[in-house]
Amino acid sequence: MQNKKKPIKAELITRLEYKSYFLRRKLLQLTGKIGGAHIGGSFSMMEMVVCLYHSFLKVDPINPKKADRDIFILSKGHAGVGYCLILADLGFFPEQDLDTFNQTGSKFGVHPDHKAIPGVEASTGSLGHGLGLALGIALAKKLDGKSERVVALLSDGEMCEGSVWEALLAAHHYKTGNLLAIIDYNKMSQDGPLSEIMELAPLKLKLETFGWRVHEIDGHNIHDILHTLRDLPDPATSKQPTAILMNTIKGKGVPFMENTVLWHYGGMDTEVEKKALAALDETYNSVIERFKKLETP
Ligand SMILES: Cc1ncc(C[n+]2csc(CCOP(=O)(O)OP(=O)(O)O)c2C)c(N)n1
Repeated sequence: MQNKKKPIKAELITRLEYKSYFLRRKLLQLTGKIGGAHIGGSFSMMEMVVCLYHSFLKVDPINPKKADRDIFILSKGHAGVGYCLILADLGFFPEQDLDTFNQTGSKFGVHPDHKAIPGVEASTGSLGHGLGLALGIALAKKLDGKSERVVALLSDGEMCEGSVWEALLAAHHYKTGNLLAIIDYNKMSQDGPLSEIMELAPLKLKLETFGWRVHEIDGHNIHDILHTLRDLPDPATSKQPTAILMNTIKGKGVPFMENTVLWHYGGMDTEVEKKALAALDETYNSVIERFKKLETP
């Protein structure tokens, strides 16, 4: 639920930090089971998607098609495994369904399928299309006099697609104030650093020059994410699209997976899984301690 201008409690921050840790853990365990997954880009967006679903978007896991809901589109569809774990945790579908992830006959392919998975609003995976799709939905909502928000989460490698810049242009032209683009700026694509493949910097300036309001934040800082989301302009009245440029780390949380293309997509044997889980626990040790204190009567 949207929580405009209300103070954000330290307890909520701790709970969402813990949730982000806990879901990373689940993803490592699931990767061990299914043979391989897009870990790097799932970990870089984790805090943001957790905050969106737990504290911002008007969505209902019991009634995913509810009228007047906010719309979220995971444009970086290859991170569908992390996204689906978040949806399962919220109750959109049973978590054990994910044991078939990317297996023949499963409704969970590498890329999310909106016809098969409750809560998924668009089938994505071919990069460069989610923002244009979100823009179309946002324009339709405006024409219909609706007040919901439409959110697209893009990866930075995806920003090399020309179609993204067409959508950025058009969103400004059509004054689509109900559109929010979030860019997972981990500076790393599938094959290497963007500084070598296609430099995006100065990205904030480029987005502003295209007419967007831009907030640049630390995408792993729950406090900053929640405050930025809380203070966004009202989608019903705003005439300017907004972007959140979040600086993130690919593979965040497991030091040997961070900032390396090796873990863009990867599989693990039991030994590596154990090592990764231990490293993750160490990274989030203080979060785990704070969470335990909250849970102690
Ligand atoms: C149109 C298109 N071209 C190529 C690919 C193959 N592909 C999958 S992920 C990826 C890039 C991954 O880097 P980035 O977009 O920055 O994602 P993140 O680091 O957030 O995982 C590419 C090129 C694709 N999915 N779609």
